[in-house]
Amino acid sequence: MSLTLYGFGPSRSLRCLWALEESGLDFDYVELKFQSDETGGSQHSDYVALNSQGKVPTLKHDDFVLTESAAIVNYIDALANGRFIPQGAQARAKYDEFSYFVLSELEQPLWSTGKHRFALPEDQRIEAMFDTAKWEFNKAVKAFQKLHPLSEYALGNSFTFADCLLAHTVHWAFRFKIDVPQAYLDYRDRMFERPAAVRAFAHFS
Ligand SMILES: N[C@@H](CCC(=O)N[C@@H](CS)C(=O)NCC(=O)O)C(=O)O
Repeated sequence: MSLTLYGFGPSRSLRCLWALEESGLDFDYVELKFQSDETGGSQHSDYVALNSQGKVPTLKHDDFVLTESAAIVNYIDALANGRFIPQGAQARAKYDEFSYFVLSELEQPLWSTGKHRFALPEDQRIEAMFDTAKWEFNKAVKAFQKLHPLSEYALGNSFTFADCLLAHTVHWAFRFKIDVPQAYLDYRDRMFERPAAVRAFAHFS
């Protein structure tokens, strides 16, 4: 079996790289050049053939191609015999609730900040949105604390792939200089000390 992940740096591909390292599966990692149409770039036709938006991550498993970081993380769990996502209808539903909240409520204002800071063409960037994004993020964090109070791990007493999603998203808040409660930063630090997370960072740093 051939398993290849395409990504760059601490982008959303890090979630999948970390999940792969946790899984123990054999894989290759291809670090792309951000928004470049040169060979090895995310806008090169070879890569756009896999991911039509030229975005990361993309996972290629033999001839099967998958995009969307959360879908990739879930697929890695399936390849690893379901060891990293809670089983059972309600436990799985709570994992889904958690991950959709992280992606649609927490990540959204953070990535809006990233897009308007560096990812969008310069003439499309709007500085006035930064305060709104901070406000939205703070509101979402307050709701999240009630919905899924933080403990040692994202969900319950053991590591799950929900940790790859949350710790990475908290790291984005930190990188984009958006305030996040200290308990979340401490949690991110604990998660990033995991040997698999250290190995994931080593692929590109
Ligand atoms: N919803 C997608 C978002 C993918 C995405 O926007 N990736 C960013 C990096 S984190 C990207 O590749 N941006 C390149 C660009 O906007 O040109 C996912 O979670 O995989």
